[in-house]
Amino acid sequence: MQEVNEQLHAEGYAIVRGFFAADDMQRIAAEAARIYQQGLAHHATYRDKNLLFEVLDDPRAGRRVVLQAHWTPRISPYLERMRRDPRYLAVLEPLIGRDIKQITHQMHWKPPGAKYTFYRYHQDARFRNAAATRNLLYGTVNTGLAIDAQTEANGALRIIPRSHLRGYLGLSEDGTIMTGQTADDDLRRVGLDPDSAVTCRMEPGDLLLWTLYTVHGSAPNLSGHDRRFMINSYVRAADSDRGEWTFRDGVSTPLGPEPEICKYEQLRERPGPFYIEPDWTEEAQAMRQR
Ligand SMILES: O=C(O)CCC(=O)C(=O)O
Ligand SMILES: [Fe+2]
Repeated sequence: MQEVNEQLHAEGYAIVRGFFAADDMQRIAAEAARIYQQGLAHHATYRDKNLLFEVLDDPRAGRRVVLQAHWTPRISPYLERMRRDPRYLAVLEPLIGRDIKQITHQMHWKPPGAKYTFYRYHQDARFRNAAATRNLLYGTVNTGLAIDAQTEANGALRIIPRSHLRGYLGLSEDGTIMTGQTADDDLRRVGLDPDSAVTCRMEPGDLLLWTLYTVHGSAPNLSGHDRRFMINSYVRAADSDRGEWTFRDGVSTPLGPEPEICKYEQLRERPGPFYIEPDWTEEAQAMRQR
């Protein structure tokens, strides 16, 4: 863990190989498949408190796809236990201590043949409530669990090493994170070298760590297989006014009956359930301009 710790601070990312075992991963993959089917039942993006299914009629695939699901522990007792598995504490404790809250729980899919399966380069600090978060650089650790093997072809995460030391760079703020594709130019504009990007190849069960300032993105899935990735973002409890308890003095802590405000700030005023018609796609934007 010492090595992981040092690499995260020096390079802005680190990979823990074999974080979860093959049998854990089979079970997580089965939950992901069940949750995907549940998402497909919705005609558009669906929110119920922190639980969210991002659903889209993908113009290229010509079918309904699920791109993300947030806070699935609310509908999966198994994932609820896994989000606070002691193996997470072992990785996190040297970095952010024994009192830890969770800000995001996101399952991502890149359905084969779909158009919107890439993420422009960005820093996750962009998606944090800055007033409610302290110690942005080292108070938070983002983790990404490979459910499927992550390869160049299926759009593994790409990281710019040492970019976390550059402060906030304002990447991809001119549009949404899944439209436009000028990855190399985006980087050059802020003085980063596109050739320095590292593709984080991973096997199922490997865990990637990165900071809120680490520049990262991912290419579209051009393979015939899905690329499923589970992102959990953890914060030192003292550094955040948001989040769900995960470990209290090192003790794994289940979700309470009522969700806490994490990233969905309107949780109390507009808990849902409701639908959100996707207005961010190029197709939706073209319709609006007609
Ligand atoms: O799933 C991916 O490739 C990247 C997702 C990401 O960076 C994000 O949601 O902030
Ligand atoms: Fe991100």
